[in-house]
Amino acid sequence: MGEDRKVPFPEAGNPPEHLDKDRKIDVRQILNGLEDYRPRRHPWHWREGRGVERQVGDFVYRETSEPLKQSVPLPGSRGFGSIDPQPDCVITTEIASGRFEDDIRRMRMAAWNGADHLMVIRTAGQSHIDSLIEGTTQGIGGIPVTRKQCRATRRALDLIEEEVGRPLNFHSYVSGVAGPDIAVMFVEEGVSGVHQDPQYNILYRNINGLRSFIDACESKKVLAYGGMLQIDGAHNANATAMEAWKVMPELMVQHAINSIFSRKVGIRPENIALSTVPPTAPPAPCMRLDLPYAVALRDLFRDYKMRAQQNTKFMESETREATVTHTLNIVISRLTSADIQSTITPDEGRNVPWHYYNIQGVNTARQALDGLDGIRDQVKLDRDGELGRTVRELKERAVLFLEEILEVGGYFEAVERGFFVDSGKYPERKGDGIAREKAGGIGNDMIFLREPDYFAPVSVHYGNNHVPPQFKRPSDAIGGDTFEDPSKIVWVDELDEFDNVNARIAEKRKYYEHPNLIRPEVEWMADGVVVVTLLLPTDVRTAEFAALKIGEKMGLTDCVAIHKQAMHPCEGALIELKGVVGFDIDTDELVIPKLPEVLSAKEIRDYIHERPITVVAATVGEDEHSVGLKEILDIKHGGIEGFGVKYHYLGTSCPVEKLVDAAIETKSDAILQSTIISHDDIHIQNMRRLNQICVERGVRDRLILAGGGTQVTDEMAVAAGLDAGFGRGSKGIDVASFLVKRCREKDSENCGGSAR
Ligand code: Z98
Repeated sequence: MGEDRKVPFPEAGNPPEHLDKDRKIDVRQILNGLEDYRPRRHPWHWREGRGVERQVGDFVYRETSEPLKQSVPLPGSRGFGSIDPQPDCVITTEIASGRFEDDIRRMRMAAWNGADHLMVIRTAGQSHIDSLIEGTTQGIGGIPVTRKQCRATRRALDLIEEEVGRPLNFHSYVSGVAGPDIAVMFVEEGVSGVHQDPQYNILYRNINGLRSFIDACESKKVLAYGGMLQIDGAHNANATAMEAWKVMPELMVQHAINSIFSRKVGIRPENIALSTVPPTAPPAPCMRLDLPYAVALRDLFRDYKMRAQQNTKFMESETREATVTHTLNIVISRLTSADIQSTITPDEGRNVPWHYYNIQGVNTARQALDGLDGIRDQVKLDRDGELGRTVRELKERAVLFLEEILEVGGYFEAVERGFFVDSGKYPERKGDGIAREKAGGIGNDMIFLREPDYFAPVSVHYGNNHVPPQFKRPSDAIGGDTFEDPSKIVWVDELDEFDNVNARIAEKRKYYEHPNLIRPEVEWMADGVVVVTLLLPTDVRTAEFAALKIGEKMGLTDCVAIHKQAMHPCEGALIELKGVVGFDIDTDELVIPKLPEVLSAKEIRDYIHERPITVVAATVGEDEHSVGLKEILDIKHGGIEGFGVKYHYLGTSCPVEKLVDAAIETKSDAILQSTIISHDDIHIQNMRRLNQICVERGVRDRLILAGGGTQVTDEMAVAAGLDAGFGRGSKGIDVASFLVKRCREKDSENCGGSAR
């Protein structure tokens, strides 16, 4: 901890009025004048324009919402005119880097990829802190939720939501012994979604039961006032119980307790969301178990919203596996009309909160929801058979569970007897539930009866309030409270001299002052973390240690194998190795070839009208992939034919020699050769061969040669001896424009003569 860390890093001025998509968000600007920034009140926001058919590109969607003003479409949308249909349900991403200044950048990326529910996880142990914490210290497994962090994040989100053109819900937790204080602060700072469930405090944080429910009354009253959406904590039983799929009846009981309790306190049903998690995951026959559970929930809790989250209980470190589970979960979400689709990342399996996995989780949701658009118009749930029977049985088990709670003397008694998080399928009990004493736990001795004349001078309050007769409203006694007069909010800035955002910015000063310096990162700015994927021809254990050695030889430090997977007991193992690089790249020093300028469609057409161009084209070698080349050629896909280029298509798997012969025979100007397959660099070999044959036949100077394919780049093709290469994303106009330019050059070289 150097002395200079005490010196605050210079401020960077005021935030811009509008974000510029080509400029990074600067947290120094977000922090500037933060004490005077007043976040707008931010009730929960559902997506707009739902429930109507919407034409997006070539398709009519049935389950979408208003499009975004700016976004990053899914990669595959390129084949459909780069459309970006936004599903009708809210999409959540959970962010847990430990530093809010990095979370902000991650939120911006997530919003551009379609997330509108940005949930920050709190730092470990915050439930046990009995007051608001202040400043912006670094967290573990999440960020310390403080007023400054909330205000800074909301300020950034206010800019980001304007940038993407859709309100963003900011979410955290109102739980623990400081629950009510946090609820008040959240309303003041524009947080619009929260987890609040007293059962969570009791079971998982051993906070006294009575205290938790009393606090929850006050908290929920405040949440109701703020129009915030509340998510419960039932799914934690599913994530905690040994055999998670057996606790389905209990989950319903927990949902029921929190929902009716919240409603009685005053939260509107449409602001009460059940946190639902499919209880199993493949290779279990998950649909047969999870679908009835989801249907039973919808039956029992029709008035409320469903927040579907991915199952994390069975998640390991493989991204592919997590994605399949997530996708199957989303099928259930669509079949049962979930209102919020939350996403989790394989970070849960390997505990590395990485920016790009947030985006991947959001994109899995966006893609699967788009793909399943309107599925319920074609597939009906068959309630007459097995599904209906299982649904009824689950509901009956849940009702019996509730009845037993009443029989033993109520909720607190049931908790004391360990009814909850028992991994038996009710009415079976394994005896491994979480038991909490009624008169035990944190805060047990901190419950006081209100005096008969108890008076709370605040505008939002639960229970009796003896307002003295001279005041119309209770808060008149203090001339208005902070909800009515936000200028009364007390701003407490950094309290820790070393552990605060200014110190962290000062540490990264170089990157703030020289944005041209970049370093790979996954968690925090310039953390240097990279991942190397290795397939090693040995067993997993040996592969892991070999990978660590490889990392060392590659100059990486802090190497850890974050994913290990046998492909066979001894033939091969896949290792994902995380390591750290210690150097920066100066983007000013990079030699970046200019993107070729593309001529206008009219200029191309006019030229070809005067000076016809003919080409021969084929996919070569043993490559049967014709779709990409057809897109470049055919008028239907915006190909070169549409600009007047005449082409002879020789089909797929064409020998390179044949292509050259055909070009000579047809007196063509150019050869377009395509290879998608890139095993053993066959695409490069084919390009070299094309050049070589043309040289051998003495036609190289006369013919324009171009290579294409998803793995081809212009530089690669030119290095192989061709005139140009067209890779992923190339369009007919790019190729037509290139042909015109090259023909012009060649014609002028030949004093106006044709290249033929
Ligand atoms: C989710 N990833 O639901 P601490 N209150 C409730 C909770 O469910 C949780 C907390 C508080 C999950 C998050 N849930 C798991 C009802 C956490 C967290 O004590 O600050 O960790 O409280 O999205």
